[in-house]
Amino acid sequence: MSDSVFICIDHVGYAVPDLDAAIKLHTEVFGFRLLHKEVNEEQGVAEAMLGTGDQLPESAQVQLLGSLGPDTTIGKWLEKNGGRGGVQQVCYRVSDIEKASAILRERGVVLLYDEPKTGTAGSKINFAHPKSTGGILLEIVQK
Ligand code: MC0
Repeated sequence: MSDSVFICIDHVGYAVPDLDAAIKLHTEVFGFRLLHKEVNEEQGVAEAMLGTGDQLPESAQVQLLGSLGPDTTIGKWLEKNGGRGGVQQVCYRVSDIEKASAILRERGVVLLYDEPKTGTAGSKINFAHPKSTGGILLEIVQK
C-alpha cells in the first residue's frame, strides 16, 4: 500500500448555469449555510462555498461554480452539458501541495499546472487531468 497523499475531501464542485438560483436552492431548500463568495478571474468563475447547518471545521463543503463567460472552463463545461449544471470536480485537501504534487507526478498523475495557482480564499490549488484519474477532474488544495 502506498502512503496517503490526501487529508480529506475538501469540497465537491458543481458547475451551475445560474449562481444566485443555485445558492437559493442550497440555502432555502437544502438548508446549507453560505460560507464564502468570491470571483476568481484567473479561473473564470464566480463561486460560492456552502456548508451544512452545523458545519464542523473539517467537513467537506459544496462549491457552486458559475462561469464568467462562454470561453471559460465552466462556460465550456456547461455548453458541453447542454446548459445544465452538474458535478464538475472533486477536491482533496493536502497539507503540503508541493510535496503532494511531487508524489502524484511520481505516481503518473498528470497535473495541469507546473506551479500551484490561487484558489478559494487565497488557497493554493492544482488539478489532475481526468485522463489520469479514471475520468474525474481532481483538484488538490492547500488551505
Ligand atoms: C473535461 N473532461 C472532464 C471534465 N472536463 N472529465 C471529467 N470532469 C471534467 N470536469 C474530459 C472530457 O470529457 C474529455 O474527455 C477530455 O476531458 C477533454 O475535454 P475538453 O472538453 O476538451 O476539455 P479541455 O481539455 O478544454 O478542459 C479540461 C480541463 C479543464 C480538465 C483541462 O476543465 C481545466 O483546465 N480544468 C481545471 C480548471 C478548472 O476546472 N477551473 C474551474 C474551477 P474525452 O474522453 O471526451 O476526450 S475553479 C476552482 O475550482 C477554484 C476556484 C477553487 O476551487 O479554488
